Amino acid sequence: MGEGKLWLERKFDRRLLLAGGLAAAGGTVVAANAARGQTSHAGHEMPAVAAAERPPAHLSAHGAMITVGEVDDARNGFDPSKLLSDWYTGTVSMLPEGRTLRTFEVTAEDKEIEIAPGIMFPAWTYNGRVPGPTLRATEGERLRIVFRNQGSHPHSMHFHGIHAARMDGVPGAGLIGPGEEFVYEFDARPFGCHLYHCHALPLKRHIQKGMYGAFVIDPDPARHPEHEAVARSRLLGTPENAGWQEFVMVMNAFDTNFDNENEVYAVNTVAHAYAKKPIRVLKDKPVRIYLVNVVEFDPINSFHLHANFFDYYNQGTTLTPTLKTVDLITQCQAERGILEFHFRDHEPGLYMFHPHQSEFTELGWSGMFDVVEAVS
Ligand SMILES: [Cu+2]
Repeated sequence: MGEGKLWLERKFDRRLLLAGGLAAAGGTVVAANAARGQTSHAGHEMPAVAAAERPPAHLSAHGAMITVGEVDDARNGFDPSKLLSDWYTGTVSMLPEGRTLRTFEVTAEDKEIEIAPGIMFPAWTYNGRVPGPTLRATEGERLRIVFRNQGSHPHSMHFHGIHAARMDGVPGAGLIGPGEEFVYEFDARPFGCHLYHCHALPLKRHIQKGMYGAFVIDPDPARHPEHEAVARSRLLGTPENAGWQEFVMVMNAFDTNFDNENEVYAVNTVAHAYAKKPIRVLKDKPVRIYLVNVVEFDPINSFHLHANFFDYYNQGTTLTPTLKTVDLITQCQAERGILEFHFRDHEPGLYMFHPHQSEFTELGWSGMFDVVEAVS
């Protein structure tokens, strides 16, 4: 009984953090905005906020269950709307054997980031952003990742891929101290939607502090004659790939008070970013999402698309769907996959996506697609 009551109180505390309509938590938001010269008031009229910056009306009607105010993207150094299609393809050179060598440079650094309006989080980052850069390569290339640790703790990059033990990014194999550098090198395989994360101990703390990112390996069409067209559509830089609207979404969460529970949930870090600024998609162009779940402390996460169904490629390692015509998938931590769908037969409008854990949705993880006929 006592434990149940404690649990309830804790849940209530977590909601307080984001529910703008509650004055106690709203104070934080107001204070943060005041410091920035804004005059919005949590949960009340926002006369100084332009109509375009307000959440869509129906979301407000949802009981104002989204954050109030704006996160300072410039101070964070990353904009959730741009993260969606910000592929880091590194620099390319040719090895003597005629194979492509793709080199990435990644630096670990401590950085305070704003994860919801007025809520700062002391993150550990790759290249100053959370999630870290989306590394994108092509199957069969040689990859070289130059990793520098300018943070205050030992860190590593542990790749979900195929590589030698000494490249595994675990203690004794690529885990480096502050001020040190390590070069990971391995072949890009298998093709798919993968991830990397720090493997320093305690693992749950290093991951939860923001040390993770997506790692996409596009299939080489020449190696897949039986599904060449599909492979080409996945290969960045081809005309076939340009026919898609591709987005990377890393489902993450933040434990702001170090109680081994998350207070803020999101895709790509900023709570409700895509609810406030819906992701514009053309109705005639198919959508492909590289979805990765890195949430610590909660055993499972999910992705549910409203008013539509999608095909799913578990871990992205196949060229035929592993699930067809579903509107929800679940992912454990480090699970990931590719979603494909389109709005060809839909009328334009706002189409929601969120996990089907309502708590996550209320605490920051929900968004909208703004389906339009053409981009104006
Ligand atoms: Cu680390």
